[in-house]
Amino acid sequence: MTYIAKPKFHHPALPVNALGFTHRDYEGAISTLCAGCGHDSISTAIIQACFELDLPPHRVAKLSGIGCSSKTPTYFLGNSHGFNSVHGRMPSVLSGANLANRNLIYLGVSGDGDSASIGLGQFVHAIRRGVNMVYIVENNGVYGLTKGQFSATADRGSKSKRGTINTDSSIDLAAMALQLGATFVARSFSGDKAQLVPLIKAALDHQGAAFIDCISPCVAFNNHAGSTKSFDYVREHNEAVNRLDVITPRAPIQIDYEAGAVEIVEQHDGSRLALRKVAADYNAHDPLGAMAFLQERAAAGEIVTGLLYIDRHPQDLHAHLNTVTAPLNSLGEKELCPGAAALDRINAGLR
Ligand SMILES: Cc1ncc(C[n+]2csc(CCOP(=O)(O)OP(=O)(O)O)c2C)c(N)n1
Ligand code: SF4
Ligand SMILES: [Mg+2]
Repeated sequence: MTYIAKPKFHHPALPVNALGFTHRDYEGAISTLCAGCGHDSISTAIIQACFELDLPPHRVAKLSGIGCSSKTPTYFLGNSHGFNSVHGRMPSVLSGANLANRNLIYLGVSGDGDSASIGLGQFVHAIRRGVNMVYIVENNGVYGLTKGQFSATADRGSKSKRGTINTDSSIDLAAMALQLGATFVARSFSGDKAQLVPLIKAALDHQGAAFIDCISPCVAFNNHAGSTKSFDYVREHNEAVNRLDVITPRAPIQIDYEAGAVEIVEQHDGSRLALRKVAADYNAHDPLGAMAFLQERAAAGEIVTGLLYIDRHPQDLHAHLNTVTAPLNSLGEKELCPGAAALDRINAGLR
């Protein structure tokens, strides 16, 4: 048995959101991951973010590859669309679905093996094309599902459970996403729900390629002394540049933060992000500065978290390609076959 359904009953007094849904309506099957796995905390954060944003579950499409991380969509949003693809192939399946129907909210969940090794090319092209999605990598530095081999995000010098030292350079997926033109880039930690939930909410509101690299310790294979992806290590080396609050167009706008410490970022859909600066001189609108900052702080042994970059005016693949707004399966013969005269005009334009 690969999953266990949760019983449907719940306490009648459970709080409901604006759609009348309870938290339970955003849950999935009972998790079969190891007790204490960071990935389960990310699932909980996704459930909370969708509940708080009042997202209709049927408007969300969750897609993944293969790995413990890629199993997690079974454990959240049980009433949403879902597709568990092949190892490393989530980005192309998500891109295709998004091109066919832009009316859904696309949530891609992947692992560091899934996205930084076999799926690296897929990750790169989905980000550089600006597919409108939330792309979360649940980053534990190992291939958890296949028993803990180092992945490409494992830091040079970190130690495996059996004592081997990793001699390869690591791939920083957040830095890559910045270089590739993602319009929203963040890093967080599965053990920091206060930071992660608003980041997921902001990414879901963002109308462009939103990438979140979420450090998510593997308690079975990468949570020992010498690992740089363990709960203890990340807690000790976590340097947050900012904290977020998300104010949706539906919520009354009440902001009473200290002047100078908070920046309000307006998004296309009318939602506002209140960005509370922790590092006073950090600028979340400068991709080059963010890349330099990430590398500088990584060299000093710090793990930088928070909203690293946001483009206030994002564009997505549909805007680049000038596609029709209607889902492709709703187009009739008239729209799909505009006739010989239209074809002649196209051909004449190519001569
Ligand atoms: C084409 C293919 N190659 C290799 C595998 C074996 N495999 C399954 S999961 C996995 C790595 C998973 O690592 P990651 O994406 O980091 O997920 P985690 O389990 O750590 O969450 C590998 C190599 C596979 N399933 N398919
Ligand atoms: S093996 Fe690691 S990644 Fe997989 S469920 Fe267990 S703790 Fe999580
Ligand atoms: Mg992994």
